Amino acid sequence: MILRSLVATTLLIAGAAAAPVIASAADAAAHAAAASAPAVSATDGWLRVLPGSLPAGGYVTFSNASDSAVSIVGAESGDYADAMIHRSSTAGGMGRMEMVDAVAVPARGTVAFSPGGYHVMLTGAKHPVKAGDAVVVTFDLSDGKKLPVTLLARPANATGPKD
Ligand SMILES: [Cu+2]
Repeated sequence: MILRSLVATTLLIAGAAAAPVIASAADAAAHAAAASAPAVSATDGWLRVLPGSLPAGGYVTFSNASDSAVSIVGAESGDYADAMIHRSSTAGGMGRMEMVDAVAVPARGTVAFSPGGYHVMLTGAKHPVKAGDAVVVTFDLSDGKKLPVTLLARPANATGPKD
């Protein structure tokens, strides 16, 4: 009787000890995968080119495949002197935009930069950019990674990446 209960207790302890080992091995594998693959990816990048030296608004959808939120915290482009993260709004009935320090891409979620909302504002084109051109904007992420995104230049009347 005593022996049987000892065996049962030993099995319970062994079972309890084994579970965390398996979990931490899976954790380590997940972390290894997260370290090699970028958490955030981008699709549907495009740029609205306005006449003359007017700034161009860049739009893109970011997806976060990781279990933690990652923020877009900055941008730069070799084709423009400056790239800023902005948000447009119509507060008070007036179209306006403000600088944004960080845009969160939720864990396992997406965030869209789109006309009327978030955009990357590109100013000081270093050479003429016309519809059909491809412009690379590199976004800075809060996890320290950089995400280069190719934006397709589209005419002033475009409202999306393909229309
Ligand atoms: Cu702007």
